[in-house]
This record gives sequence, C-alpha cells and structure tokens, in this order.
Amino acid sequence: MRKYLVIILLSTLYSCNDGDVIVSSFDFNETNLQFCGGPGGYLFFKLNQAGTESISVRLGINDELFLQSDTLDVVLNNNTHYSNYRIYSSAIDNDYFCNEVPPSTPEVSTEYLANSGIANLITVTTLDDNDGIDAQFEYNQDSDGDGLPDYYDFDDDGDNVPTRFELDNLNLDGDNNPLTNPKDTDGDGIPDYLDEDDDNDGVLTRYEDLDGDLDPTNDIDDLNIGANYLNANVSESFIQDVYREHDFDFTSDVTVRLKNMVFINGEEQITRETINLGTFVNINSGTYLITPDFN
Ligand SMILES: [Ca+2]
Ligand SMILES: [Ca+2]
Ligand SMILES: [Ca+2]
Ligand SMILES: [Ca+2]
Repeated sequence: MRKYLVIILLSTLYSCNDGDVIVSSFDFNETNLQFCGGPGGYLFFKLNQAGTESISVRLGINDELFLQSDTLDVVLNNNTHYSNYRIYSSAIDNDYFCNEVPPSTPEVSTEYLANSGIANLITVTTLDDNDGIDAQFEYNQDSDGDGLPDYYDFDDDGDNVPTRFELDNLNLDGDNNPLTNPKDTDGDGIPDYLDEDDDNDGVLTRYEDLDGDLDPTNDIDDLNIGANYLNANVSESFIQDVYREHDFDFTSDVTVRLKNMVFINGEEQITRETINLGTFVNINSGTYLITPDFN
C-alpha cells in the first residue's frame, strides 16, 4: 500500500495554480485537532503545519454530543456525514473552517472526498461536585447509597446539608484546607459530611427540617448554638425521606480517529487504515441537575 501511496503523492506533488507550486504532504501529525459547530453539524478539522492542506470531517448529528463518557462510530456516507482532504492555493488559518460562509480565497486546488470510512469518537467525561473534597479521595464509594458516587455527590451523607457546609469551612485549623480536620460536631469520630445525625441527638439531620424546605441549615431555634441539626438540645423530628436537588459539573474531551478511509479525487485514491486526528479538550461542559430517588 505504501508504494501505491507514494505514486499517488508524486502525482499530486506538483500541480500548478496561478504559477504556484503546490506541495502536498498528507501529514497532520504536528498540529492540533480543531473543532467548531454543534448539534446539526459537528466539524472537526486539522491543517498541516504549512496550513496548505486540511483534513476535515463533518457529522450531521442533531443530538447534543459529549455529555458523558462514550464511544461513537459514525459511518461516513458522503452526504450527512462526510470527510475530505483538501489542498489550497495558499495557506489558510483555523478561521477558514468556522466561517458561516466559506471564504472564496485561498482556493481549494485539489479535493479528495471520502467515499467510505468511519469516524470514531471517544468521549471521556469528568464529573465533579465541587464539594471541597478532591475527587481522587471520593472514588469508589457511595456513602449514602443514593446512586451517586461520592465524587459527584455534593451531599455525601444524604442529610440534605451539602458536603461543602460540613467540612472545616470556618477554617478553624487555619490551614485553608476544608478537608483536613473536617467538622465533627458530636465528636463521634465520623466527620459531619459523612454523619447523618450530626449532633447525635437521635434525630437524623435530614429530619431536623422544621419548615420542610429540604434545607436543615435554616431551621434555628437557638441562634447562639446554630441550626437545630447541630443542636443536641433540640430534637424535634419531621420525617423528610426526600433528597434535595443535586448538581454536579461535567467536562468532556473527545479523541477522534478516522478508520478505513478511502479518499477519492477522480482516478486518484488515498487509503488509510487509521488517521488519528487527536484530542479536543473541553469540547463540552456544563452542569447536571438531578434529584436522586430515595430508597
Ligand atoms: Ca451518594
Ligand atoms: Ca462528594
Ligand atoms: Ca452530616
Ligand atoms: Ca438537633
């Protein structure tokens, strides 16, 4: 196959356009994957180092992608999902592809269209609850059993008091790290963020919610001591077997490969088993809202 390719490339090595000599390389290893678009048209592209060649793939997918870790193979049909390899009369920049109306110059001097192939997208999504505890310390556990692992559960003990309010958030130990010496109001050895009865008065923190708004922090009988869930002298119980709404952030990176590619330009053909286009970091990010079911 390599021999065949060399012959093809030689045939495109010199072509004339307004007197310019166009040199093609089909080498996209040294540059970064670029992206623009969104639902309806996801466009990935790469320029060669000189900016005189591009390889691009456009996927006419209407769904929002890159919301969660996933692998997607899209069969290129040269219609809604297509890929091409282009050689330009002079260098283009990354803006060239993201314009609503493609610029008329530089001109495309040669274009190969993929008449078959697969775009393989591997999405890796990171979730974080921003609860003050480094995610690496929260993996592989679901302390409250609500179905959300601790690393993206912003209320790890399910007491409806977010974890970030149950650490050393007053910085009592002076080290500016809320995780070290986390609050343990009742001194039972279980830090508040994992203790569902923080004052050890026999009433679950979740139940010390007088007004039933799923926020025990604003139910305060004695201002000198604080909220009832931290006051062992107040033990009124209001059954609340409901979780409050949780939020967590997601950030996705995608790695794009083209597989089994056959690019055609008239009689000429370029075939490649795999073209690694690279990784586009933070292609999608946002916040999920979810209210876990109470079991
Ligand atoms: Ca959980
Ligand atoms: Ca957590
Ligand atoms: Ca707690
Ligand atoms: Ca109490």
